[in-house]
Amino acid sequence: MKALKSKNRLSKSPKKRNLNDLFEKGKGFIESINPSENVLLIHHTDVDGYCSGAIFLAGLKRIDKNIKIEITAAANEEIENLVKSEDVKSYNKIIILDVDVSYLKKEFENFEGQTLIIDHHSLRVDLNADKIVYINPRFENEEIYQPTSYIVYKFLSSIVDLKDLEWLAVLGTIGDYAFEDCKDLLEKWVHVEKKKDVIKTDFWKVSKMVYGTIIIEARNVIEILIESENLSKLKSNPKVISAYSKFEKAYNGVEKEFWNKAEKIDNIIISVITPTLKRMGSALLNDISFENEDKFIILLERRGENFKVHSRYQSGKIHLGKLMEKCCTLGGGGHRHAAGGSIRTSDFEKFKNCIISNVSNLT
Ligand SMILES: [Mn+2]
Repeated sequence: MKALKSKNRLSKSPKKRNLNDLFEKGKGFIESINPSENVLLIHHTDVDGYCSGAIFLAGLKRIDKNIKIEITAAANEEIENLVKSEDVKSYNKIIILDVDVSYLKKEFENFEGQTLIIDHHSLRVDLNADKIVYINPRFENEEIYQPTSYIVYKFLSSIVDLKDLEWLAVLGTIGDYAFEDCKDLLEKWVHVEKKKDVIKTDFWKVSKMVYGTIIIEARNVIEILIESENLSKLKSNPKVISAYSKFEKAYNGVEKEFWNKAEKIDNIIISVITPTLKRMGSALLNDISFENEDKFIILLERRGENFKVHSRYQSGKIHLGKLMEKCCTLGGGGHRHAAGGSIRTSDFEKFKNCIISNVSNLT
């Protein structure tokens, strides 16, 4: 029964679609917006999400300055709450950037208005329908890695001139650590040969500053991005500098805690932290993993009775999603290079043994 089920799911994997055709469908969505309508623009809470939100907001205003747009940052949980509530009825159009909402297909189909979703996460279902446009570069190539800022920039540039905002597309793209599949855009702005050298660029540094600013004072980040004009103005913005220094202070404390408690077993590094700020754990773990590409890093965050588990292994030698699915006692999963889950604090030893025995089988 189980095997049959998964087979069915595989046979339903979305059929290929051409990105230009999806852009055409998206153009239709944009052209149908009129100033009497209420538009809600939702973007993800990371740097790629904010940069795509900023480009989109500025782009829509250029297309028609009378369009009424409300903009907000959100992740899955908030979007789910919104589409399941009565509040959703006050909008005619919803635009979602950089969040995988494919599990909310039914809710978006029931929404009376129209929805435009631009995302770059792995495809699960094809959300495209009469009232839904779903643009994702993975319809052309399942393995392609082109962040939402890159796609939003390409898409809106086919409608309106956004040349002066190209640097924001680069910032979001680099914030998501993309390189190979975005070279046509990046090569004008960053001069590095290899992906790993991206972390030496100013764009990388500023993307860290923006991330810190989002965490410390998320409210004005879109305005700051749009008004900055260029990377060096953003870098020297007093609000960004002050927010980032607060973020760094907290970050440094957590980093110290990570290494103090770190346990090293072969090429595995595992540690437990108690973060003081939201999303600090994954930010720290990303940085540690980029600096230790040959190490498999696991970070646990204490959450009451449970640990939230985050893991990264940039080498890609092990599929972390599958490993986390197997070892996280309260559920886990994710991608090859990045995955997570939850365990009870009392299951820590069991979890660790599961990781060790599976990793030694795989390497
Ligand atoms: Mn992204």
